Amino acid sequence: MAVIVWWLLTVVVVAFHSASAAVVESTWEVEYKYWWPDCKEGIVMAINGQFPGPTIDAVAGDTVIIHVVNKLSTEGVVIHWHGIRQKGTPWADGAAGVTQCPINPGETFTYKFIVDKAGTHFYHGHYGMQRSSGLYGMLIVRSPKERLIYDGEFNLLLSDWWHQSIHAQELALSSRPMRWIGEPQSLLINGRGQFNCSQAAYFNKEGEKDLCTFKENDQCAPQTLRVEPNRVYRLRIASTTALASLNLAVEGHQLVVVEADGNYVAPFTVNDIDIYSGETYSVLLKTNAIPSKKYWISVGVRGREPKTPQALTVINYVDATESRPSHPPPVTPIWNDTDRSKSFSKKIFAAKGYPKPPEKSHDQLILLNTQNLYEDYTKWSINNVSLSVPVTPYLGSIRYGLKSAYDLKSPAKKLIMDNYDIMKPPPNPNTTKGSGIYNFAFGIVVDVILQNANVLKGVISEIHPWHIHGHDFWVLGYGEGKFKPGIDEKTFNLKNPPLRNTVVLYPFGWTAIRFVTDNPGVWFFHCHIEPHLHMGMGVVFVEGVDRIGKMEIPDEALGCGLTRKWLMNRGRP
Ligand SMILES: [Cu+2]
Repeated sequence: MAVIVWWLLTVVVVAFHSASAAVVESTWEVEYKYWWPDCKEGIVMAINGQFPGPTIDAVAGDTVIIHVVNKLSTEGVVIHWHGIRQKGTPWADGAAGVTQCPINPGETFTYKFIVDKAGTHFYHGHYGMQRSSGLYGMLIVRSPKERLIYDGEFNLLLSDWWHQSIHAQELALSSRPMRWIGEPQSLLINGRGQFNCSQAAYFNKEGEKDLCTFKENDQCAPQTLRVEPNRVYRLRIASTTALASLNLAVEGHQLVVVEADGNYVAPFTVNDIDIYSGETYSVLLKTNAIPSKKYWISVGVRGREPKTPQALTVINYVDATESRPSHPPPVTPIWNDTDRSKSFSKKIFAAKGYPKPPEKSHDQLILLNTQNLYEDYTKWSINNVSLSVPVTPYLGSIRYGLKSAYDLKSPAKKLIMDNYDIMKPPPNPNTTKGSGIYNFAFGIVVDVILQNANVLKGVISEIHPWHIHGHDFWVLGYGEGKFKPGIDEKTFNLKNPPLRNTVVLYPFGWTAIRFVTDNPGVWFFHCHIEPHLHMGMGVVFVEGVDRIGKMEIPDEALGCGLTRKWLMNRGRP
């Protein structure tokens, strides 16, 4: 596998604005639709009648224009372009309450942005818990000079699925006391899973599951990957799960990891990959197994006690028979083997030629992640503030200096944590709610230390994959226990840390990242677990306030709440 010669050129990471740059334009109608994602009828949020939504396929330098038509009857909607940095177009980032108002039912909103860098990305709803209802799809940006060599490629968009509607889930999570939504009923690969039956049932000795009886064209029928022998395929894998951390294995094949979150990484070979919500990977797979056989691709839950069966699909060599493989699928590594997960994370380094991080930072945040109570509602808090996203989007209120649209007091950059025991439930579980921002000058270097802690009850600390908008960051390191300022910085990897937009925070540990505030705008930074974000687990970064005032921002991105009133007072349309 290591013989794959893929290193064509020493990479220079550049933004392409070539003369051949094209416009990729579509109109998307978003509506609820009955669907059978896991062979059981449910309701999905479909785009142009499709679930998952259509794949965007563009080339670096292209302009993407998507006219989103909200065909829902009573709900707003937005779409976030996950992994696209939106340089110069912060209004097109699609985060409701942060960069725009939700698009009202019946209205159309046009997203227009340049995809400046090649990579595997996806898009998804970013209002309430709409991502959980299936509002997602792949977003592929190709390089005009691809340095990986491969013969074909497949997209694998991974998600988790509940039978309870997102409205019921939102109510459950927002109830007093909170009602936990539980583990997903199914895992989906490209929107397809099988509930209460298995494609590999005859291996299940307990006989708990029946063999699935779907027909080839059923909405829940798995997509078989048809390959030719002795070729190299690129699997573009993205996880848009609401909750589940996943592991993916391809039976009988090794995987060479070559890309993470739209950035090339120094290639390394593994038998399986861990993937957290919000992450993407490309792996190269050589079809060098016995071609007369078929092989399972299995996706299972990690990090939480799995109550959801594996998602399965099949790699089918051209001359293999049509039946299911006659051997059991790969077993997902045990869910609580955190050391195994950490060892995967620690194999990821930037590919040759990537810029190193600046040696020093100008500012440091230490963000303590805690589970708390607010008037007996269960919340997640960062430095004891549970984020409550305002109705009036930050981008508009900051542009126009509207002082009453959000909390002007910033949350603490670091708590005085000397006496806080992260290994125990919070001594005072009560937290505060807020909508304050972290305000950064343009062009400075910021370090963020994410600090995990014990939850409200028991001896438990949960996994949180943190995702940043508008940026990639360098992952400088992971550590156990409580971060020691002035000491742990010495362990940072400043030589070849990977650039990513999502990073995992392990139980009872810390994760350090560094980024440059080179993108004026308002950027969400949050846990990508949908219920956690719903319960307040995020912060908001503002960069270059003075420049936001001078930007061209379409009125429709600003037009709701206080900003709309303000615009009307100016006598504008
Ligand atoms: Cu979380």
